[in-house]
Amino acid sequence: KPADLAKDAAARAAVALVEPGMKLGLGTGSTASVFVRRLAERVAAEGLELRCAATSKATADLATSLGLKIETLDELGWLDLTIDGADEVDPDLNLIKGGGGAHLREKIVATASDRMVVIADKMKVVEHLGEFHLPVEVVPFGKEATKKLIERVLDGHGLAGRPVKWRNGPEGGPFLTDEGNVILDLYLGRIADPEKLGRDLSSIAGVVEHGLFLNICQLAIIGGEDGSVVELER
Ligand code: DER
Repeated sequence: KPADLAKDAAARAAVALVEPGMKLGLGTGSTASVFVRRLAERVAAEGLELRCAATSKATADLATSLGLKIETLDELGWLDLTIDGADEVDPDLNLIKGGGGAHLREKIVATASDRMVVIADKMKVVEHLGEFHLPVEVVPFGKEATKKLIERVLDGHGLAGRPVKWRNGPEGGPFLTDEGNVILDLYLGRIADPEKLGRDLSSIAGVVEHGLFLNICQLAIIGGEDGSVVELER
């Protein structure tokens, strides 16, 4: 499918950024998975020496199954480069992430890296963040009270009444993150002031982390269906 060709083009361009001996952060989601597969091919072909930290159990399992060496972020300490997908990329390379429910570990890994590069197809490029739902990871304890506090924050941003929904898991119960937390998805439509919204959400005790990645990504590689890529740099 065209989007798969675009994801593969972006993933292959990102593999070319990897240098021998690098400590790499491996993202989560379908585009990041294409990157992991293409990276594993290069490692096998060239005997590339790499040390990798994964942003989710799912990515760790995929990478390990393909012969990549996965270590914990603590074993690696700090990373040279993280490659990850995104749900939205705006002109300032600010992102919404978390569609796959891994944005806490993704943000930890991305900010523990010298460089974070996003790979995506062009559908992810937007003028303003918010069309895609904004995920917020919430501690289960007191989650309904936390939801009320989040709704109060949204009121303050002129977003009163926007739908907010607890994310359901595959078995129908609540979706649980790798950390055992739950996720509230905020359907905002357009976020006028992402910086302020991020700060306000983070100030709520029960909020663990939100999916706004601000001033984190330095380069976005946008794949085209024809195998071409466009690089957006900040
Ligand atoms: O959940 C995530 O943050 C993923 O990286 C998501 O943002 C992109 O997933 P996709 O590559 O499957 O669209």
